Amino acid sequence: MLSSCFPWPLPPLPCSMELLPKRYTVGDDKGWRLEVNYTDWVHGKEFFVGDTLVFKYNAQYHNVINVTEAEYKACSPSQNETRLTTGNDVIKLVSTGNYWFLCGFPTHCTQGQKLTVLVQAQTQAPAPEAATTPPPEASMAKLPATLIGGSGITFSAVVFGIAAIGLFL
Ligand SMILES: [Cu+2]
Repeated sequence: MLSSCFPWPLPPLPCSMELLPKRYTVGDDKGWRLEVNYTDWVHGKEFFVGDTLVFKYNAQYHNVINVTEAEYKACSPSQNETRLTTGNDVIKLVSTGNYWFLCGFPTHCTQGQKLTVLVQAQTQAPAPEAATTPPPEASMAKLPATLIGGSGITFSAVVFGIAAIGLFL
């Protein structure tokens, strides 16, 4: 998180953009179905509180159940777990920690239609950035130098004009 902020020429913009909630379509173009490795899909992604998961699937053949870790591992959801069945389910990640999802259709979970994500707190990001914020802001403050230069040119032109007038007097 922090390391991705430093290489940017203008740190304040990319860093603050990273804090914006992201919307992930599970499985990307493939969506939520069989024959997609969701462990691979999660790999390299970072999830934060406020981000959203979208499960897109054919509701005739799949669903989404938010389960416990034990249920996830056993591919055995209990009846009282929330089942999402619209085919376009949007889940907002509202708390830190692990989320576990699986498809409740017979054998789909054991065939790999299961997903777990680790959700991190947003506050982890701004804390270290706060220490690095003042220098970028200082450099940002210098950016309107073109404006200063512009008025400076105008000023010197006026001075030159006055001096020129003085020569003719
Ligand atoms: Cu399924």
